[in-house]
Amino acid sequence: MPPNSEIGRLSIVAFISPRPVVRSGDGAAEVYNRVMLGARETEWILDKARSLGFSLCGVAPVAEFPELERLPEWLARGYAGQMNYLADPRRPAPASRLAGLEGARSLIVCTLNYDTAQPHTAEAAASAASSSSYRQKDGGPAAALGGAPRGWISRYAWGDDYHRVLGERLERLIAAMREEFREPFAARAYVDTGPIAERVAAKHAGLGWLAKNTCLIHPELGSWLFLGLVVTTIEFAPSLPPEQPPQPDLCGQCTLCIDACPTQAIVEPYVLDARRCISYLTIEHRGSVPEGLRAGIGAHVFGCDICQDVCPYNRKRAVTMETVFQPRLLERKGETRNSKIEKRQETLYAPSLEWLAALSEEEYRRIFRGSAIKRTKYQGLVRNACVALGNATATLDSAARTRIGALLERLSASHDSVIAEHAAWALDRLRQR
Ligand code: B12
Ligand code: SF4
Ligand code: SF4
Repeated sequence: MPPNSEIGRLSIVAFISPRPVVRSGDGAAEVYNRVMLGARETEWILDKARSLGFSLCGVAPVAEFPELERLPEWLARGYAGQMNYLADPRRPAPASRLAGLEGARSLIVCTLNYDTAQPHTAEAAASAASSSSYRQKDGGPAAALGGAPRGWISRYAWGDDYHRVLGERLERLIAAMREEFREPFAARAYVDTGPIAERVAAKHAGLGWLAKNTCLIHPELGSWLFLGLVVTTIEFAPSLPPEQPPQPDLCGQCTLCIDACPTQAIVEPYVLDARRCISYLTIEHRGSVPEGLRAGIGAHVFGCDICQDVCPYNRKRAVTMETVFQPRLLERKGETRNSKIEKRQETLYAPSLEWLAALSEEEYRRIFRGSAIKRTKYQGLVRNACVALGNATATLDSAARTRIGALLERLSASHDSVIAEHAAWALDRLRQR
């Protein structure tokens, strides 16, 4: 188990506030006795979370957290781009007004470490980047990983979809709670699936601080942590007693993440303009990627890890033992010169850009079943591979230029106008160099 001094410190808060909470929903109303449980029950939750493989767990009360006061301004500045769901009016009041969970009292926040042993973006790109600070040069990791140009999928999406992995474990936690706590209660698991600001909840559960790159960082484990939570009507004793402030901000004078961001998306410390963020552009943004941002995307085809790669709190690597987060290995069929079909292995760790750009929709669906990469959809992934190919053109030898030129020509005639436009853009860059 990783060190977890935060979750051990609990107040001895006992009990009873016998105001009944009524949940009306689909007909019959249920009544939950509002009883604040003591430290022993919270400790039971933390133990159960550990036994389910979570790296950290903490309990926060349902509250109107002050961090969310700036959400309206953030939205008004347009930083959310197309992510309209972030303007859901329930978001500033996490969980307290969630449908079906009126009377929610506690947020049980769990984290799962997903840092596998593979190198970081910057290490993979080291031989390609000539400057000491990480800036993507002519395709970044694409150039470093040899021969054919290679793209970069964010570490979090190499293995199985974390929504499912965490979601299943949180459901098991709820099932165990049903065995343990006999009073009627409601509980629901969330992993990016509701209007809840998970990092803010994690901070108030004592699991870390909200850093300048906007991620939640734990002082020992860093930020390669997925978050998930259970919202419940049970009132558990919080991991941080009221008099104890959350984990202090340890960013200090450091600005490494801000300086390293290839698209200057961290517009001021702690504030991300998602419209400029490669993660947003490659995963959430639908349609055409603004031309002015395409070069900065470099070799990224899904997500971006750079502002975490450079963070000093991620240097001490606590590599995960979870096999589900290891990069997927895939069989890939290809023609040899004498027309025999040969099988090659492809991996989601720095995959071949030509392979990604040439995928059919049917192959895409098969390969990315159960993967977070499905979020960007087929059009998005091929679009992103075209952008990355356009950014890799300076690194290609003549054989690769001919091959990739033919592929981009074919894609620029695609009936999908978004794919066609990005392929034409990449082809244009190939011809200019
Ligand atoms: C939308 C979203 C995104 C968007 C927006 C990211 C963002 N920073 O908000 C995009 C697509 C860009 C994104 C990217 C990533 N995401 Co994301 N994302 C989410 C999601 C669904 C909601 C986050 C949210 O509410 N954002 C809204 C903004 C407003 O929140 P905020 O940045 O905290 O903004 C506050 C500050 O700006 C603050 N503020 C402080 N000072 C000031 C000053 C001023 C003037 C203003 C205006 C505001 C302000 O006020 C704002 C409101 O609180 C959460 C899951 C969830 N339900 O919580 C996952 C989540 C945050 N993402 C996660 C991950 C892993 C990532 C990526 C690392 C994935 C990748 N490798 O590509 C990147 C990281 C990029 C980054 N540096 O943040 C994890 C984070 C884990 C962790 N340890 O922190 C989460 C929790 C998912 C999960 N369940 O594990 N993500
Ligand atoms: S994820 Fe990449 S693009 Fe987004 S803020 Fe971090 S470094 Fe910048
Ligand atoms: S790189 Fe530095 S400023 Fe950025 S999150 Fe890490 S410690 Fe904070």
